[in-house]
Amino acid sequence: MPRALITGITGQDGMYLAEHLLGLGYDVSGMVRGQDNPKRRTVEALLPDVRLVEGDLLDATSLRTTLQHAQPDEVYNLAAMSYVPYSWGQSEVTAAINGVGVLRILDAVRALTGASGSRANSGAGVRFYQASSSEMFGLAQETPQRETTPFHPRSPYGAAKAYAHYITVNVRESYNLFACGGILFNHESPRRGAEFVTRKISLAVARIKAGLQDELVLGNLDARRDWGFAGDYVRAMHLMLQQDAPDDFVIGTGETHTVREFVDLAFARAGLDPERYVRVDAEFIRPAEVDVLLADASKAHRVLGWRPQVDFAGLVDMMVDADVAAVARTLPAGERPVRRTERRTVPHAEPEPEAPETTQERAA
Ligand code: NAP
Ligand code: G4F
Repeated sequence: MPRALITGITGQDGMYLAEHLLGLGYDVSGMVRGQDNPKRRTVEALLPDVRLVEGDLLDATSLRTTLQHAQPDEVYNLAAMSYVPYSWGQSEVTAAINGVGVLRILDAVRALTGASGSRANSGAGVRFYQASSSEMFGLAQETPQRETTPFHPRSPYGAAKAYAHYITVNVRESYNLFACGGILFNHESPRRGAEFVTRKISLAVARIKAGLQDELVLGNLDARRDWGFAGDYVRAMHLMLQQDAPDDFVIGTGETHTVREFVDLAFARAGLDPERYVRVDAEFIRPAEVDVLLADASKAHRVLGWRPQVDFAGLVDMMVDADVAAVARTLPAGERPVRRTERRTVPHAEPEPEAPETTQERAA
């Protein structure tokens, strides 16, 4: 039975990846940080077969201990401070977790495998996945973006991810470690944190429909993203570590849409008019914006045989339907809607077990 260690197990991707690997017969360990982390209970309820181990990307000793306990064949480093706006206010901690934290875990992997600095003393034996990001392209030098597109990060988050990507490539080239950088474009789901724009919109639609909220305040509606479904993207992470040689891959759908298009489809799904509810406020405009992201994932199609299964409209429907159902469950029995909206696609994920009110308050 192959063994995998996932850092960031309490996040959106960590949970989907754990489900995927368990389904493939893996023994899965997940790293959790912090004292009495409330998300630990969510993972325990959803994924009872995952063994939880304590560790923090800010603490080198804990990483060495975690790896010793898990003895993994594959390490998926998904842990990060992942909310871009937060990275301007807390840029040092962002660099420490998302940048130097990756160096720390790579060093711990090398210590586990005995790789000491020479190519001869190879670290091959543990395969390493780094969660790189399309945010590294930032002010994109070409569109669509592919593996060879130069980076021009527009946030402390993007800059830290670029360092992490380069140090992953450097460790691969210096010590022969099987290390891959998955350059993933935005991917979403009903488990997405409520601070990200897609989930902020789907939750607001559900709450407006239930009469619990009367407006949705957003920032730049013209920003374009290549949005896919997280459940599709974790398959690509696993495929990268099954190849004969380590490499970097762009993962995305090859379609780009504006925030406004997401808003329009989400409100339409619930039979609501966005003009009545959506307001733009400078509070949510960023110091520097990534205007357009669009993936050229042809290398992943060709080498990994990877294709996404959920399209943009299917993703919007999935997220709105999940939040409408989750909000309805919180209403007193007599106030629950009797008629459900008809699905256009098959949902791939159940709603986040967290109470919608709580996540909405966090997003505000
Ligand atoms: P997420 O839901 O925000 O999850 C982030 C995870 O990192 C959480 O489990 C969090 O744990 C953990 N974490 C944060 N700081 C940590 C630390 N110091 N030590 C250990 N764990 C720590 O993010 P996601 O959407 O699943 O994304 C997964 C990874 O892919 C991230 O690295 C993100 O930057 C990257 N990425 C995401 C996207 C996307 O569109 N989703 C696209 C490209 C790249 P707590 O529960 O303790 O907070
Ligand atoms: O949903 P977002 O916050 O995601 P963003 O910044 O693209 O970052 C996500 O994707 C990256 C991959 O490209 C990941 F690396 C990163 O960890 C994260 O998962 O914002 C998307 C767009 C932005 O252009 C933003 O300006 O939506 C725009 N937006 C407009 N109004 C808003 C809002 N974003 C948020 N979060 N909240 C708003 O009210």
